[in-house]
Amino acid sequence: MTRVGSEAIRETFLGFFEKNGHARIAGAPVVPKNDPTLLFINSGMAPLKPYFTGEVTPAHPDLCNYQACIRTKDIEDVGDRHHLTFFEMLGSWSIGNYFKDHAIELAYGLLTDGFKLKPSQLYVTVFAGDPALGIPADEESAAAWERVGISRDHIVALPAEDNFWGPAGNSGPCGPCTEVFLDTGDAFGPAYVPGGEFDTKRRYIEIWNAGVFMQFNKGLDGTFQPLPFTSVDTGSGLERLELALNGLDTVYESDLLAPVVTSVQEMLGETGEIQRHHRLIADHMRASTIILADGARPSNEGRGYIPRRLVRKCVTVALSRGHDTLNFEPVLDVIIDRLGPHYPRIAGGRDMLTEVIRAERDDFGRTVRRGMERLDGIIAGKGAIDGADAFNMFATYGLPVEITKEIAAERGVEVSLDDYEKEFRQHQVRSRGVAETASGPKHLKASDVLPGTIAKLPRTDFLGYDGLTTQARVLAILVNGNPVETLESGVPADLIVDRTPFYAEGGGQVGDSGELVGTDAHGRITSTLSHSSGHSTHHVTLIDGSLAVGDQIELSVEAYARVRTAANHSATHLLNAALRRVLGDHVTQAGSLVEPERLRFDFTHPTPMTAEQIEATERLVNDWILTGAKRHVDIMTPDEAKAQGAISLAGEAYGDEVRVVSFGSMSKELCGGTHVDHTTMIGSFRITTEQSVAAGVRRINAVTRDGAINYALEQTHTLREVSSVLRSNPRDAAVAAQRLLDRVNRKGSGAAEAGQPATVRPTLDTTVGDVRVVAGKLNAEMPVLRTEAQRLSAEHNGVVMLWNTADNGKTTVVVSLAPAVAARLNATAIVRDLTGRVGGSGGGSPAIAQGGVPALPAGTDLGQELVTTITALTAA
Ligand code: ALA
Repeated sequence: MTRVGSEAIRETFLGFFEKNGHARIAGAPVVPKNDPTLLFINSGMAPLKPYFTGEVTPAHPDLCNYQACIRTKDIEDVGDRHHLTFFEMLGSWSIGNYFKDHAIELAYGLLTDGFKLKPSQLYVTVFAGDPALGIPADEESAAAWERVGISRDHIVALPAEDNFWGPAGNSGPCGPCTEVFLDTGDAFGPAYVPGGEFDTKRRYIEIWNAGVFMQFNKGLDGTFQPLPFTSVDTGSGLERLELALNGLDTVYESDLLAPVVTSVQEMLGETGEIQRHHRLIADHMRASTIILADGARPSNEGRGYIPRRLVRKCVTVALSRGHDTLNFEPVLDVIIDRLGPHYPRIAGGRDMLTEVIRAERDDFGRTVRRGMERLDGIIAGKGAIDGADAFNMFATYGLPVEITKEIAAERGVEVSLDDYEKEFRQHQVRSRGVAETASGPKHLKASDVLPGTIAKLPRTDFLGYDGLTTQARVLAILVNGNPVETLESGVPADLIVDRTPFYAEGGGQVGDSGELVGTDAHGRITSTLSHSSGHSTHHVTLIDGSLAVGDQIELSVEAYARVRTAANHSATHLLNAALRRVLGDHVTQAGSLVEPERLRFDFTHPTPMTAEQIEATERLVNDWILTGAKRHVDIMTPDEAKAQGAISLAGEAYGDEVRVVSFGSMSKELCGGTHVDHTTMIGSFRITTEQSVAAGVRRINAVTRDGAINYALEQTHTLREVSSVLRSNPRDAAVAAQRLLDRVNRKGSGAAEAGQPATVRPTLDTTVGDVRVVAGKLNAEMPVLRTEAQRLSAEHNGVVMLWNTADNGKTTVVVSLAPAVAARLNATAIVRDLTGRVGGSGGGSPAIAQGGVPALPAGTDLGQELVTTITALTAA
């Protein structure tokens, strides 16, 4: 067999789709933009989600690319035959254009013409159907595969767990799929017999998810809604494809990974057979490289914890194999050489990558070495490591249990994981729900009750209204909610001190962040919380040195973040007052969030604000900012505050004394938060969104200072871009857009001569029983038919059917049901019954379905056919 390399495979795939009318687009960074449901980009479609939902329309409907992907759920399996943390995915898409038939024709073309595979080597799986999802077996795909040349006994129907893909992350587009497997031959197990088990582990290797047929959008609440149009999404792991096409044993033999594995062996000075830990370091270094190059930075939480965990694992392996440190630089060089040509951000990032990985390595190296000494001490003392020891290693040195296990194994000692789990659970109970997960120790939550001994300490004295720096004494240190006497660097902890300038989260305002400096310690405080006992806890991680209870330290709040937060808090008060002026005195605060970057304000008001009301509110707040009014703070009794007309929070209990914050005569509110000295420090104020959060409650998001200026600049930039596309000046952009829209509508409706925009004039509008039934002809492409049918079915709250007859006589129909009707009728059943009677076929989802009739019998009245169908189905 002549070997085919990754470059040839990449180009064969992309070249084939380009030749077949697909535009090649760039891949996205692995760190997702605007997708909090996803830790990292994990498939080619993930960055394209807005195309599938119809939020954004791509310049070209048919696309292809290669996309860097990170799959963290496979980390534990890395080092085996084909699991990787980082891999490249070759992908192709049709956004609302072609569907199953053409997708499968293309797939077959690429496999047999492009990759020269014989049909007899190929097996395909299709969706077996799932009543729970309301989707029938995918007969169309099976038939399409047979048509192109795959024999029936090579087509395997599998259930949803195998052949229903997505969403990427917790929510988003998903649908049934069809996958292609390569037969690696008799040496790897018995051949598949129809009806028997299809062995996807050894003999048959998946090489391509050749079509996810995107039909649904899964919501965060777990429900499936039909997408406005159907799309095709395909994806194939490049390293895996190289393995399959060349009959390799593992993906690490691919030309993308083999040189990296060799350099890892060289780094460790271990020649001879390739071992799992060589593969593991190669994978982890590659994954760290792309994650860091794409902008994530090592940290103890979320995305940042992944590169930290990967580098730490590599360091531990090196140390446990007798090296002083991880001399990763030559390995990184090989990775940059291999990936650089396809990822310019890696090629240009050598210095940054070296620096960040080196810092991580050195930091962790120190901790691990201390941990290892301690472990050796324990082993020497009692010859064993129990669960409590393993847990302590984690709590004190940040050593994940799997690393402790590995080190212990090197010394020939086993760790009982049962014990560890027990210890872990007891600890969870002790710290009242302070969960610790694989992502490292967790900070306390405000709702956590502090241990009894801590609650007895004097309450925290807050000095942050007047200054940002204070000397303080450490009263307690908590790791995972448990009091400890000393803290080492790198371990997240919660700190209690006697006095602090740090504002603790409360009244909607976030807790302060900043720095801690001791005689032998330097740490970062990322947030501050307050607890019912009257203590503030500071989330701290030491960057250097160590800290002990009783130490004297200096605490400094990050001034820039504080001033931005204060500006947003003061602006919230002005907004609250302005809304009462603009909308009326019924406006009361229903919630608020004040951060350095933005403010969010929820208030009672029955209807959406009009554009005029929003503008009037923005103007009023900005006018008030320009008055330069000073902030006044008065302490008084709640009754006095009420007499002065200060705004308070409904239902809130106040003590004997309250703090009243006012700006001139404009605003007076009860508030414990931190504010700017005078209103001009707010700079400028812009509302970014106004929306509903619950019945009768509206939400405003707004920005101030540089945030407001950036927002204004972005808006101007967008307007400039839009007007340049429309070839108008910004002032006339709306008129130009309207003109363009009218032209497009005229073209779409085929009514150019008549000069009419595309509208459906229903030829039928009736009721069957109590179901409203509307039907009409619309000369437009399928995506337009679908969108219009959906819009009209919602508008009429009934069944809507639209159709279009092409020049060749082929008639296309779409049936859409309003949600209330979809509970009783099924769009697919309607389309099948109707088209079946007039010589066509169709399919779709319960809420929307489409069908085709090659030639409509003369005199057919489709509206009347629809009435017949619905009468029959409602009677059934
Ligand atoms: N998005 C599909 C997958 O990742 C193609 O398998």
